[in-house]
Amino acid sequence: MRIAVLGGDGYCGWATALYLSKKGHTIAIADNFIRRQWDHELGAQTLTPIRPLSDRLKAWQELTGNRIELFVGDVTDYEFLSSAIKAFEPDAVVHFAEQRAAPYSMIDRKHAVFTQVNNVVGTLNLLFALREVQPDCHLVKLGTMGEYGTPNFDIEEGYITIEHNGRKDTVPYPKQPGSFYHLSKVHDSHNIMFACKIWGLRATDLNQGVVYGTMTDEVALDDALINRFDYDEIFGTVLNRFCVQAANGTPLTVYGKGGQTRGFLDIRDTVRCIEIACLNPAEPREFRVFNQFTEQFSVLDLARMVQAAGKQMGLEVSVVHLPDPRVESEEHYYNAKHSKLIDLGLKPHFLSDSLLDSLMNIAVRYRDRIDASSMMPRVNWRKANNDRRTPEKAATVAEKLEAETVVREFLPVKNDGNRRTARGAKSLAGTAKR
Ligand code: NAD
Ligand code: USQ
Repeated sequence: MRIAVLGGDGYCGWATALYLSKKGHTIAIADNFIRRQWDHELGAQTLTPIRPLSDRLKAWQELTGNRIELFVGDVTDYEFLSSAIKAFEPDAVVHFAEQRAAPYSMIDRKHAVFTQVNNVVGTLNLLFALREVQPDCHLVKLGTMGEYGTPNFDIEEGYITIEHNGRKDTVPYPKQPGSFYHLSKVHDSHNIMFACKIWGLRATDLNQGVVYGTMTDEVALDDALINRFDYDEIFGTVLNRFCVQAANGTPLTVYGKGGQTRGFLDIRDTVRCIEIACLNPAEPREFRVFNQFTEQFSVLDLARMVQAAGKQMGLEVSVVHLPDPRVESEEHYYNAKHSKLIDLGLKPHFLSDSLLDSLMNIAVRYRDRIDASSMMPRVNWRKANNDRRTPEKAATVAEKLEAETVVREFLPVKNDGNRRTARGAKSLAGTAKR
């Protein structure tokens, strides 16, 4: 098949592009490299040293003989996007090209607006481009399990049948997203469903859970192909962060009680799920929804598993409960269905001790690159304007005092009820070091 991967320089997109290329599909990547700019903006970097995309593509071609075509541009630019679709003529478009960090979208008004414009406009442009130049192409869109929130009953795959006042209908499952980012995905879902209905487009919305890991068979082929591994407070997802924190001897940052339960999957399953969706396209006019995760865990479950795996590796791993910077239920019911991809042939990789071990081995391998100052959460959902400056980076005395206050708000509470000082937090991390 001819498959276009939008956002192919990112964490999921890069691994997917290589996997599909290895499987014999003809692949094109479109990306504007904005993810690399966000690293500069946030003063953060991936744990793994990733190469420029042009170097990665060259290395892939040298190693496998497979050429991946590259379109550099912004999907919110309609002329760029429609001309790329016209030139490549894909059978399927896999759309990863969005701003995907919930904390980034909650920094302030500017970041919330950027996130929703980037995500909603990019997807709308794609719908119009498909309608205009490639109407039979299957859209495989990355959505998120977070669209559903955490309702007090089972989560279905996309739709729910409801009986009300003696009448019955099947309708989209209720959405209760928890950040301006997660809201952007809900807006996308509505726009895609509507476009399928009015224009007869075909689409699969993959409501993906939290992804962990960085290695697939393809990216492991050569250091030049290595994938991102984010662990900072904005882009780092919980299990990846815990593994890096464990390797660094920094306490695992459980937010609140840690009863927050989510669906998780290995990045090797992400790439396979995308292939399954592409090989089994939705029908024209169909807006299909798959819940893409393999296991569900609470944050505290994960912390305990990382602690146990760390112990096996000789690492002493401690856990701190920080006041939750997010507005979310810290204990709740969670049971989400996820059988449709399994029915189509997905064979999950489960989060066994050995996998934790290999995840942590990556963290240990690149331990020298860890910046512990990027671990502490500094985006508070309750504020409309979060100043992310650290005391070290503050330019003036006034800024320094303000930044220290922000850091103090998230320090763990000591047994005597007093918050530790910023200096105390550093020594807390220090004592946990091996
Ligand atoms: P990522 O930030 O690593 O990659 C996104 C890529 O898209 C980047 O290379 C970025 O440069 C590109 N991009 C963003 N906006 C663009 C634009 N306007 N034009 C062109 N390129 C643009 O993110 P990821 O972790 O690979 O996530 C990919 C998708 O999967 C996202 O839509 C995300 O919401 C979804 N998802 C991710 C996870 C996860 O745990 N990582 C979980 C569920 C869903
Ligand atoms: N959490 C902690 N400690 C941390 C980091 C996170 O306790 O150090 C908690 C959060 O409070 C939250 C849970 O872990 O309850 C998950 O947070 P996360 O940052 O790992 O994931 P999230 O913000 O939900 O976003 C990630 C991806 C996003 C994707 C989503 C899938 O960044 O692109 O859409 O996972 S889902 O969670 O199913 O919505």
